[in-house]
Amino acid sequence: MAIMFCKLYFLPDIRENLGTQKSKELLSTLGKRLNSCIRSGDTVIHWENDKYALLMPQVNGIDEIAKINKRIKQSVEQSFKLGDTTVTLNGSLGIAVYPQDGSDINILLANANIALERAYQSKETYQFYNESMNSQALVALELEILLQQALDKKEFKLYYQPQINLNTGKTEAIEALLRWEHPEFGLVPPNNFIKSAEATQLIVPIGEWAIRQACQQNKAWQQEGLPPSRITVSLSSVQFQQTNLVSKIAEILTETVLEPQLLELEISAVSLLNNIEYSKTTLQNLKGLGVHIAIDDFTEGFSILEYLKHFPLDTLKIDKILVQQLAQSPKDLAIANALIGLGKGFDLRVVAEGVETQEQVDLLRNLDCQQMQGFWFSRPLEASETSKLLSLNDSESDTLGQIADSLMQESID
Ligand code: G
Ligand code: MN
Repeated sequence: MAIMFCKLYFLPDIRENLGTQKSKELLSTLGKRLNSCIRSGDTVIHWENDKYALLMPQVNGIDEIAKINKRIKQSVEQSFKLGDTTVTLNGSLGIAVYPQDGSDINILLANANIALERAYQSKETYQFYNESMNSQALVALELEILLQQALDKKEFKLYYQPQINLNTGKTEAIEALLRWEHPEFGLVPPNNFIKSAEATQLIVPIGEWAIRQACQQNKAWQQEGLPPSRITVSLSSVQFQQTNLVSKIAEILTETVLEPQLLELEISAVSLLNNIEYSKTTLQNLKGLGVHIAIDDFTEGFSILEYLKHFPLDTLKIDKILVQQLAQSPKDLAIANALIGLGKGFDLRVVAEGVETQEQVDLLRNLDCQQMQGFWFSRPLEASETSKLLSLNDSESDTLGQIADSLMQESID
């Protein structure tokens, strides 16, 4: 049993001007919307004024509450058309769950109400009565809400890391890397939030934002007069499974007017293995747009070798875990050797990622791997610093040397 109180407020506060007729209309639409968010067996009650109570006799875990919570938020926040007036609402939710937050319905109602007031005061989307619930699940729910807010508040940011061609000494491509710049936590690396974003499907809008931003930035560099360079962006397997992926990419390319061949999508080897036929068709359709495809996080551990020849690829990225074992493990060196040979045999651009030491550079060079990416060359940089790097592509000087001299000190962690 759980009780959720939902308090709604107008944005901006125009309640007084709405009039009785339109207020009634609003309440009736709102009631319908809230009813469509709940499951059979749940009840919505118009409690008082701008407050609704949601009674959920059966809840199997916090995930279910999170889902309903999310549905309500999305549903309420869609604008309401009342004749010639459009109204937007926002909502705060307070939640109390039996038995930990109250042994009878009155206590639960009171506690849900307290939680609601707290949520409302702090303009939070929701608040549980107390935090004695499974703390991990709570963190997950918090994270989901924070991620949604991060999208809304534009807290995501791209950093850029060069892929250096050791033959020419120049930047061959730039990988766009997602970071979350949280006002309190600082720069959050993707490891800390991608899993949650994938589980909640939020990775789809976040990933789309990243691709659009990367394309826009790449176009902007060209417009600054910098030599055209390819930008690479990772696709999560959840994004790769979206059936409208190809049309989304086409839309972004049209919108940003970026030449398709200047975009490379990195898809991890594992996500290509989910459904071989689907992967093949999707990759072919993406190639049809003119974009490049990289197979990311490539190691020997996948049965993907069997399918590799059927996928239309341009680039093979040697996984950083393998790169980081090269110096200690002759067997991993042998594997890297084989993978680099395989890439070359398929006429792919082979890029070793996560290169951190001179020793790794030398070992990879000996294996005839000519393109590398990693902290040894440059940490991920801000867009403005990346401009400097790209400008070196036009000059006589060797990017490699310049990176060592200047950019490494300026770059971020
Ligand atoms: O596998 P994928 O391309 O998604 O990995 C990209 C991640 O690796 C980014 O978060 C990036 O910051 C990180 N990264 C980039 N260079 C290095 C490196 O030299 N060492 C390590 N450990 N991580 C790196
Ligand atoms: Mn990548």
